[in-house]
Amino acid sequence: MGNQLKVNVAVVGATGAVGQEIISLLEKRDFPINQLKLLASKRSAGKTVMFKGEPVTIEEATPESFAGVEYALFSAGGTISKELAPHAVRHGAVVIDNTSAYRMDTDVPLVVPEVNMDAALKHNGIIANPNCSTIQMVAALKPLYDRYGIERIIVSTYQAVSGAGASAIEELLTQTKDILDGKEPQANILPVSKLPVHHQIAFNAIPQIDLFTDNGFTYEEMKMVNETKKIFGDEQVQVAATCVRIPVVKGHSESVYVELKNDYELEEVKQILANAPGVELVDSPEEQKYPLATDSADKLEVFVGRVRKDLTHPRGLHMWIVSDNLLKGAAWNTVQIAEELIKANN
Ligand code: NAP
Ligand code: 3JN
Repeated sequence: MGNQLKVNVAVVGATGAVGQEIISLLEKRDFPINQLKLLASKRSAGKTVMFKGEPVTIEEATPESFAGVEYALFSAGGTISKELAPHAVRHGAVVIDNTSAYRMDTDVPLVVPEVNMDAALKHNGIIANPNCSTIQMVAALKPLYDRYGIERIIVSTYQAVSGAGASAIEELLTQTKDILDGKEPQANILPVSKLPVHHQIAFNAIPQIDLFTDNGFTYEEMKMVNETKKIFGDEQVQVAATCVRIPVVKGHSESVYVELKNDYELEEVKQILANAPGVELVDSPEEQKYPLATDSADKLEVFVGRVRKDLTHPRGLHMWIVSDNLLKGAAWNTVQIAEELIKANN
């Protein structure tokens, strides 16, 4: 993004797993920045982060941090977004929020640029970034939704620990080392919960992400249900999700089963996916090629493979969808929205 009007940008949660990826993308993509403000908690104030070869000092995020800021990119948790995003808007900034704080608000667009960038252009100051598991699923399914219609989606996720923040990455690495060293592993972080109960993630799979709701599904699972309906603008699309944490550092994988509304030809489905924006089809079973979390790490695309017809339902379709959860699932989707807004305003 060169040769454009330069803007003042604030990153809230600049020291976190998502915030660090946002900063790195702003640098790599030559985002047109005039002034960059890096905000975090009081604990981090005074530390420095290198940006384009220069040290930038982290400041404590406060209501007055946003004076002169035009784009405020939030990833410091929902409580901070609720507290500070209205102040950023008051100061005239456009907020792009990575948390669930505003996602379901009717006057806040919930945006994946490949799917519904038009909604972002009608914002009232705040634009919400969906949950990572939703983003990669809807990015891949939208072109199929447009061509055939979708009746029902059943998804099981295999989510990387980086989705639960820097401390969860540390926990997986420490537990793995301790087990290999013959020591008793300590579990203090996962699953993220209000109960003082945690499980070993190394060499394991934990079928709980976020807290449980009253219906037996977790909040992460219900985010996939409700956010998909909002992004597609379709209350009728049926979604059921099971979200599972696995011992992978980067890259969420998803087994997705969809029932389309209209008949389809498998080859046409693959062609549509191969041509879809932001999507890469990796589907050569004869060569054992399919999307892998390790291959998706540090990439911006959503990878789709194992595309196959269901054997029991005439309009049923299976696929495997993988993406870097901290990039397309969070930081890249945020920066991409900001880039598109800047393009639209030029
Ligand atoms: P993380 O690694 O734990 O980082 C948390 C960040 O929030 C740090 O920069 C931290 O600053 C900052 N923070 C904490 N308390 C603060 C306060 N009182 N004032 C200002 N900043 C404060 O977490 P993460 O993985 O980056 O995730 C952060 C948030 O992003 C999550 O809570 C979630 O809402 C959202 N997220 C969204 C997705 C998605 O699916 N789109 C994925 C992951 C995360 P200090 O270092 O100073 O404590
Ligand atoms: O666990 C994951 O893989 C994704 C986690 C996302 C997350 C973590 C803490 C709080 C969210 C989110 O984006 O939905 C939130 C939240 O803001 O509710």
